[in-house]
Parts: sequence; structure tokens; C-alpha cells
Amino acid sequence: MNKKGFIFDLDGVIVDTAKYHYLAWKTLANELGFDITPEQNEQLKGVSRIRSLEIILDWGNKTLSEDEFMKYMAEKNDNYLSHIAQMDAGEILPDVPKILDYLQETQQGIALGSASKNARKILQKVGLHDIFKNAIVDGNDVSKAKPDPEVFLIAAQKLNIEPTNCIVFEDSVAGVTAANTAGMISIGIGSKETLGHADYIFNDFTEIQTLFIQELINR
Ligand code: B16
Ligand code: MG
Repeated sequence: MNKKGFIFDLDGVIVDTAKYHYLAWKTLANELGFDITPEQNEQLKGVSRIRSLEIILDWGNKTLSEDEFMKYMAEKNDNYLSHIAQMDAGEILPDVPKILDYLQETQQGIALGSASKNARKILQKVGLHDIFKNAIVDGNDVSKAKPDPEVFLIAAQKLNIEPTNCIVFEDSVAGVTAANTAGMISIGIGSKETLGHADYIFNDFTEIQTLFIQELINR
């Protein structure tokens, strides 16, 4: 059987941590005297922590000294981690385990490609760390954020599989662009309106059949 590399984004693909990022950023914005909406939060998906705070400060028309900036970033992360601490396997998005099981049964390469510096912690909380442990690439391992393809290219290297034999599951616009630039097959998880540049688009994993995965493997 052929061996392909399947690279998963974390937030929005395996778990929905966006809701916890939102709560933590909202608390911070409120502390600074303004609010952020769920629509604004959409724009922070897949964006690094530093860049997220820069964007939020722009929205609130605030400037901070470097020290304050670092302090607020740490505070946001502490708040976010308090939500992560409550997570368990029940937060894995529907039918993600179905696909992971199939990939394991068929001995495919499985990797993580996330912007989050908390990715390892989250995988541990939901009980998926062992499946990904040989090829986790997260915000601590990259120097260039998505849409740069670095995160996925390092994941392919860790799997020892050519980028053209890799398939990426992504929910963010920048992430799909990164996968395409890396020469990988991109599978957008979300709406056709937002992720029109992906090779394939599904609303979520319940729409993905193992037959489709088998076809990708046999290409
Ligand atoms: P952290 P992904 C991204 O995760 C999130 O979508 C984004 O909202 C967050 O700011 C970023 O990780 C960094 O997260 O603060 O935990 O380092 O979608 O790339 O898995
Ligand atoms: Mg994501």
C-alpha cells in the first residue's frame, strides 16, 4: 500500500479552541476598555499570538509599551490555559477519530502543523499526543507564520515524506494557502465561501468518507 503524509492543523480541525482564544482575548480587550465581537474573532483564526494582539490593539486604537505588550500576552495565555486545563477527549471534533483510526490502520504518516505554542499540551489533554508524537510541528518550531509553508514543510520532513505526497487538513485561509504553496493537497474544513482556494472542501469530518481517504492514498 502507498504511504502518504496526512498533516492536521489543530484549532478548527481537531478541536475548537477558537472559543477559548475568544474568551481570553475578550477579557483582555475589556480590561483595556473595549470589546471584540465573534466576527472579529474569526479573523484571528490561524494567526499567531503576537500578531493577534497587534490586530486587537489596532481594533481598540491602543498602543502599548513593549513591556505592557509582553505582560498582556502572558496574561492572555494564562487565561487561555485555564480553559485548556478543563479539556478532555469529549472536545475532539466529530469523526476526527474515525479518520485518524483509518490512517493508523493503513500505516499512513500522521503529523500536526499548528501555529499554537500550546499544541502539545492540548493534544495531551484530549488524549491524541501519542498518535502525533513523532511529527508535531507547532508555533515553537517555526520562524515564519502561515501563509508561509514552513510549518507544513517541516512536518513533511519529520515524516520523511515528499511534500507532493502530503495532504493537509486546514480551517484557515492562510493555512490553505500555506499547504498549496508547499505543493501539498489541501483539504479545507469549513465553508466554500472562505476556503475556495482549497483542493477539496468539507464542512467537517462527518462529510469525509474513508473511501475518499483511500483514494488519496492510492493516487
Ligand atoms: P497560541 P492553529 C492557532 O491554532 C489559532 O487558530 C489562533 O487563534 C492562535 O492565535 C494561534 O494558534 C496561536 O496559539 O496562543 O496557543 O500559541 O489553527 O494553527 O492550530
Ligand atoms: Mg486552525
